[in-house]
Amino acid sequence: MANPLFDRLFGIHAGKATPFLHLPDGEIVTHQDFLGRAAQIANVFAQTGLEPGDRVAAQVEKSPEALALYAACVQAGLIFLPLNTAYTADELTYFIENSGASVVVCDGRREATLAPIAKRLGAAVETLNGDGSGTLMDQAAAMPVAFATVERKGDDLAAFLYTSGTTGRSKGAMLTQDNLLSNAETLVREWRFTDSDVLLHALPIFHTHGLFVASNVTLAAGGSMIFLPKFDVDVVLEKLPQATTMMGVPTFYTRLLGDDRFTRELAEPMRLFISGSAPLLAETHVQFEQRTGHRILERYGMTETNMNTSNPYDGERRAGTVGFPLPGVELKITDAESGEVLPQGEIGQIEVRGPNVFKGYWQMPEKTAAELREDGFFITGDLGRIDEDGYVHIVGRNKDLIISGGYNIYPKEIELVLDEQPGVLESAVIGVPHPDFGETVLGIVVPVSGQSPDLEAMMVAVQQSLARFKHPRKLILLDELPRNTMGKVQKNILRERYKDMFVG
Ligand code: MLC
Ligand code: AMP
Repeated sequence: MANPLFDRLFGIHAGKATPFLHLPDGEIVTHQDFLGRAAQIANVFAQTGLEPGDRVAAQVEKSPEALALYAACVQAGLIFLPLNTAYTADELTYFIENSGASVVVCDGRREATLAPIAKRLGAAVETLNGDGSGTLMDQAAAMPVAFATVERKGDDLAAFLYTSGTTGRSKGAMLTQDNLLSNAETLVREWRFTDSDVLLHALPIFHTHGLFVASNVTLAAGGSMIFLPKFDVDVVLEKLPQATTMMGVPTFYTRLLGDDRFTRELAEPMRLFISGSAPLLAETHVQFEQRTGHRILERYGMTETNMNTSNPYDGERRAGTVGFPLPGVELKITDAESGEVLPQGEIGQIEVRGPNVFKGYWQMPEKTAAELREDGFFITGDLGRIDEDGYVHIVGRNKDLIISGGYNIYPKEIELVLDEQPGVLESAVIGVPHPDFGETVLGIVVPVSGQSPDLEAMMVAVQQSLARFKHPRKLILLDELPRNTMGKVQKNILRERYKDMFVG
C-alpha cells in the first residue's frame, strides 16, 4: 500500500456519497465531501512547499474542517500536531519551538498573538475558525478536490501528541502510521463497529480519545459520527436517539446520570457506551446499569500507547477494572525497582508492548530511554494488578499526575509558576476528589518566613501562563510541607488531609 493509514481509513471511502458527519444543525458531510476538503487542504500545503515529515501544528476549534486538516496531513505525509484549544501563548510557544513546526493553524481570534511568535520561530500561520472560515479554507477553496497521496510506510510518523511530564517539560510522543492503524483495526473488531454505527462524538479532537479512538475507529468501520463541538448535556440528550454508540470520559457519564431526562427509554436502544481516559468509579458503572440497563465498557489507554486494554464486548464488563490486554498487546506488572515481573495478583507498575506503542519522545532520547525499554516495553507510570480472572485493575499512579475531566495535569508545571511568585518559599500541587471532574487541582503554598503572599495575584500569574483546566480551584497557605526522612514532600499526606475539600 502506498500510504497505509490514509488508504485504510480515508481512501476506502473515495467517491462514496454516504454520511460521515452529522452536524448539530442537521447538515451532513458525506465521505466524498470530507475527502474533497482534505485533498484541497493537502494541495494548499503542497503548494506552499511543505515536505513529507514536516510538522503542522493546529490549535483550532472542533469542526469538519479541523478533522479534514488531520486527514490532509496524513494524505500529504505531514506530521499532525493537534493542540488543546485552552493552551496559552506561553504554552504554544514551547510546542511550536520544540516540534519545529513549519505551519501553525490557529483560530482567527488568536492570530494577532500567535503570528509574531510563529514568525520568530520560522513557522507560517494560517487561520481556521470554528465555522470553517479563515485563510486556510479560503486558499483550499481554489484547489482541486483530488490529491496524489504521498507514499508512506507503516513506520513513518503520522502525529505528535504532547504530554506533560513530571519535570514540567512537555514531551512530543511520536506516533507512527502503524501505531494508529493497528489500534483502530483492533478496536473495530473488539467493539464490533460496523458501517451502520453512528457514534455520538462530543469529545475534543486534539487528544487520543476523540481523534484516534473515536474518529479512526469510525473511519475504519465506515460508520458516521454525530459531530458535536463539545459535551453539552442538553444537546447530547437531544441527539442520543440518533446514535448507536458513544465514547466519553467518566465526567460525561456522571453528568448524564445527574440529569433526570437521561432515562432507560432514551438509552436502551443504544448499542454501546464506552468510557476511558480516567477511572470510572465502580459506583458510576453500577448506577448506569440500574438506570439504563447498559454496562459501560471501560477501556484503558494513553497518549503514548493508544489503547492497551478493554473490557470484553460479549463477556462480563467488570466494574472497577479496565478488562483484558487487547489482542497483540502484551501487559505485565513489574517491580518498580528491579523491573522483574511480579507474582500474579500483586500490585506493581504496568508495562505494555505492542504495535500500538509509540516510537519515543521527539528529540528527547534520555526521556525515551527512561520510559521505553530496549525490548519494547513501555513503563506507563500506572500502578495495577491482574486479578485471578485476568482482568486488569488500575489502582493508582507511580507518576505525579492529576486527571481532571479526562485532561492530564502535571503538578510540576503549576508548582514552577507558584514558586516564582513573590513571598513564596515552595509549593505543592495535588489532585483531590471532585464530583464533576473526578479529580481537581489544589495548590498548597508555603510563604517565605514572615511574608504573606497575595493569593489572588498568584492566580493571575497562573492564568497568564497556563491553560484554564490546569488552574488550581483553590490555593491554601501552609507553614510547611510534610516531608519524609529523605526530605521528599509527602503528597499522599496532603491528599489525605484535603480529600474532602470539594466533596461530601
Ligand atoms: C473545562 N474546564 C475544566 C475542564 N474542562 N477544568 C478542569 N478540568 C477539565 N477537564 C474549565 C472550563 O474552561 C471552565 O472554566 C470550567 O472548567 C468549567 O467548565 P465546564 O463548562 O464545566 O466544562 P466543559 O466545557 O463542560 O468541559 C468539561 C468536559 C471537558 C469534561 C466536558 O473537559 C472534556 O470534554 N473533557 C474530555 C477530555 C479528553 O478528551 N480527554 C482524553 C485525553 S486522551 P471557567 O473559566 O468557566 O470556570 C487520554 C488517553 C485515553 O487520556 O485513554 O483516552
Ligand atoms: P494521557 O497521557 O492523557 O493519554 O493519559 C493517560 C493516562 O490516563 C493513563 O496513564 C492512566 O493514568 C489514565 N487512564 C486512561 N484510561 C483510564 C482508565 N480507564 N482508568 C484509569 N485511568 C485511566
